[in-house]
Amino acid sequence: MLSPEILRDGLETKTFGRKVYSFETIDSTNSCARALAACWAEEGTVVLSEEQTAGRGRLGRSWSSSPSENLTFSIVLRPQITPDVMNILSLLVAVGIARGLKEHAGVHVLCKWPNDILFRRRKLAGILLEGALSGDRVESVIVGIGLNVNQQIFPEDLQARATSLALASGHYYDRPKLFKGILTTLEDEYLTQAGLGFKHVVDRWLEHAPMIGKRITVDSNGAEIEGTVRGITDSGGLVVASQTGEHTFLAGDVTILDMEPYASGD
Ligand code: BTX
Repeated sequence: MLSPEILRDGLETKTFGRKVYSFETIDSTNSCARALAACWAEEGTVVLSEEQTAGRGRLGRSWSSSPSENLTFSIVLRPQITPDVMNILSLLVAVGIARGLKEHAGVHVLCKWPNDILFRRRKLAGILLEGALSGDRVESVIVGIGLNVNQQIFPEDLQARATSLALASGHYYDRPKLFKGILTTLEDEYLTQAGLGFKHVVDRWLEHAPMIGKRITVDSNGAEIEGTVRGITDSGGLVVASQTGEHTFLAGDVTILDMEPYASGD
């Protein structure tokens, strides 16, 4: 098991991971972090588990991760934001992970709206942000991260859609070292970029997400629209031009019809 001592040893962050709760098995690290946040856990508190029995994705979906091969963890944040800009925070986290994987795993990934981290069009990591609100105030945000690290064999339904760092690079990773590297990059992104404004975060995300001008379909609330990506709003919404006009999506699933450069990963 990855003990808190191993996970904190040599960690150079200010707040991220200073307090770590580590489990062999748990239902969902996001649920645990949410409960801790409700009991005033401080910003940067991390909950990590080797196995999740009810790991969550977005929109009621599940996250599947084979025990002790990957990194599944959640971070408690207390950002000074209003609920309408949660999407921006999600883009910021995606950039932090993309940067972290480049710097600490040597793997170049691309981001896809809203929360995908892809390597050669397969999902390498998932991000799930869950906010606790008090009126119009964000009390806390739980950032859940599922990163496929050393897993080589995926369940049949994921085989064509999932990948891992080991499959991408051909070698295994020291998970505690990678965890610390990614936390450091994420914290750096959170502390330095968030203050520079929403447009800055969006521009930075677009450097990792070559989506502008792409033909896509968006599935949002059961309705599917095909169109061309025009941009990202300052609150992180996706702007798509279709035959029926311009639409802005705040949530949904995107399929990119022409996958270059996503397919080659360059
Ligand atoms: P998502 O809804 O974008 O993606 C979930 C979908 O991804 C699933 O329906 C499935 O098709 C696919 N999938 C499931 N597991 C994997 C996997 N290991 N690799 C690739 N594809 C997969 C993404 O949601 C957000 C996931 C966050 C997971 C973390 S783990 C730590 C934290 N705790 C928790 O309960 N959730 C988060």
